[in-house]
Amino acid sequence: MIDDLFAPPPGSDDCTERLTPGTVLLHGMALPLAAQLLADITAIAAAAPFRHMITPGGYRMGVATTSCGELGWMSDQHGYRYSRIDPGSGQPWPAMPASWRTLAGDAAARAGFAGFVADACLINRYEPGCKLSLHQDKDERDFAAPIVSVSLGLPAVFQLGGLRRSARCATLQLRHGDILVWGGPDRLRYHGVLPLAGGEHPLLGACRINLTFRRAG
Ligand code: MD3
Ligand code: FE
Repeated sequence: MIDDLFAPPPGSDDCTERLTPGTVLLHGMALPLAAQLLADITAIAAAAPFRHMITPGGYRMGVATTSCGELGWMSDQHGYRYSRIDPGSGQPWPAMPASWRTLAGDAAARAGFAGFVADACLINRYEPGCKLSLHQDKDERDFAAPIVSVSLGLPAVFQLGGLRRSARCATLQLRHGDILVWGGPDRLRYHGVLPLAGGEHPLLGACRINLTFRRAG
């Protein structure tokens, strides 16, 4: 009974919204865990501080990033890549909390992607005005695995594009506690985040944090 709580058949309950065949929005699924996730983020950021990466084109990103898990996301003069070592500390990235890996696996299973085991979690922090330009996530080794994203704090407006940059985008609001899973035919869709509107979130203040769980290696 307990085991079934997080694994109903996909689409079987009203917090599960299937947006496209490969994209599922799980409204509020992370809400019960939000306070613990925030405490974990604070501990991770103490060991691997948020930093503004430099794009391969030489621009400083507005979004601040850190990672946990076996692999983390970094950029240098060679471009973006996953690395086992945080170049900021010279040490491995902080471990991914077991509860995070479980949450991501449960969300993926609800969306119809059984057996997802994340080896990397990127943590993006947005302040009002920060945006993420339209891009594809294509530096992971195996596109068969989905990506699971958890939104915390201020709401954001997402752009869901197509498989070409020129395809027109749908927009979607992501709120505190929402989990979005995308994979299969949607794994390589272009996507982005519009500039974050101002506001104050009761737990996070003037900030949005997004976790993206990936199978990178
Ligand atoms: C993919 N992060 O880190 S995840 C990233 O909120 C990234 O920080 C964003 O994109 C963030 O690479 C967005 C959510 C998302 C939403 C819809 C998608 C990713 C999607 C639709 C198709 C493919
Ligand atoms: Fe992305």
